[in-house]
Amino acid sequence: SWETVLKEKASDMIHVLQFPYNGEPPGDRLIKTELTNNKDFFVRNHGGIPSIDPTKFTLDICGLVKNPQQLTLAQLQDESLFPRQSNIVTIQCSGTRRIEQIHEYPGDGDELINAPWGEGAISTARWTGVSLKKIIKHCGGLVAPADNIELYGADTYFKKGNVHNYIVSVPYRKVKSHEVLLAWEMNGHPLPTIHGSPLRAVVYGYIGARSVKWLYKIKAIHRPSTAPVQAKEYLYYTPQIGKQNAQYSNGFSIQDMPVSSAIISPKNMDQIVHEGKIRLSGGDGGSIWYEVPAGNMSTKYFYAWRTWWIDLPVDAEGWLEMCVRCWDNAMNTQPTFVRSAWNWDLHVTSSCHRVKLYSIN
Ligand code: MTE
Ligand code: MO
Repeated sequence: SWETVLKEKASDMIHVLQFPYNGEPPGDRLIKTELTNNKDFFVRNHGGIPSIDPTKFTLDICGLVKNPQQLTLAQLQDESLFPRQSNIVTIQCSGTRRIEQIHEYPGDGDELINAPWGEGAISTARWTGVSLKKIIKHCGGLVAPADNIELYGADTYFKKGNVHNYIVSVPYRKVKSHEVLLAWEMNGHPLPTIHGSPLRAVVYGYIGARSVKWLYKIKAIHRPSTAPVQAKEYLYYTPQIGKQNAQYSNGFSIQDMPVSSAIISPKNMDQIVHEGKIRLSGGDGGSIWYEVPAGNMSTKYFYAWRTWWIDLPVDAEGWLEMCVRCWDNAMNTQPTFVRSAWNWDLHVTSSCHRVKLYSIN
């Protein structure tokens, strides 16, 4: 509800959609600190915001596990049962920078689900909770042929005339490598209602859609979930597929995100008065390229972004275009233009981010 939004979020969040509530922070919040304040953290909702009493809450672990169980929050937090873990992890929505694809070609046009995000559908927090692997172990482990874990959120949403529950799945290998945390704390505070209180999943390195909020049920299954969010949304279609020939079966399920970076300041179309240099800053990683010095980057955490800045020499007046590009350790880099990776459902805009600036001396 708006009461929750007003209580928990900064008053200057950019409301990408009003209902369901979706908001991104103004750019300066993303580059000021390594960790995003809870009130500034972006919010992506498909439907309403459930309000769950933590004292009555139970997590249901069922399906292909040896001993299905129900655990209370107090049990999950009992360190004699489960070791507590904290990790700094970035959550990024696969819709980040969708606005650039919309400008190129609007695609599905189902803006109720395809929110027109700018660069801000990404934030970083220190999450505290328990590794899902420990919970599965507590239930005696998996029973064959379990290979995927279904995660259930308590909210419901409405799409194309149907009411759905928020359900996705992750492959068990992701759980096995301790990359799925069940978190009840965000930056040292109890999880805010809007971010999934009392318990959410945080799936490291995957698109935000897998980090299920208001998590109340975990089910071990064989194949990936057939629930609509998993099977029909968050699919990546190659650029030659459009509304005419798109079928769910020719989309790839988006899990890992590609390497990406963006310029947060200055903003597109800004007018800048320069004294021989422009300071560019952003998250991670023309005709002349400059390398961001290592000393201008924030701490390297395995599952989190890095913020950076660089001063660029400039003597031109009039319109300029600035562009950023980064690489990962496997030499993956970003597509040059939005259109080379345009896809019908408008996900993963990871092309080189460009801002046009008007420079006056
Ligand atoms: N979990 C539930 N239950 N319902 C949702 O709508 N949205 C997902 C994910 N978990 C969602 C959810 C998506 S698409 C993203 S990007 C992240 O939550 C956003 O997390 P945040 O709102 O805490 O930033
Ligand atoms: Mo998302």
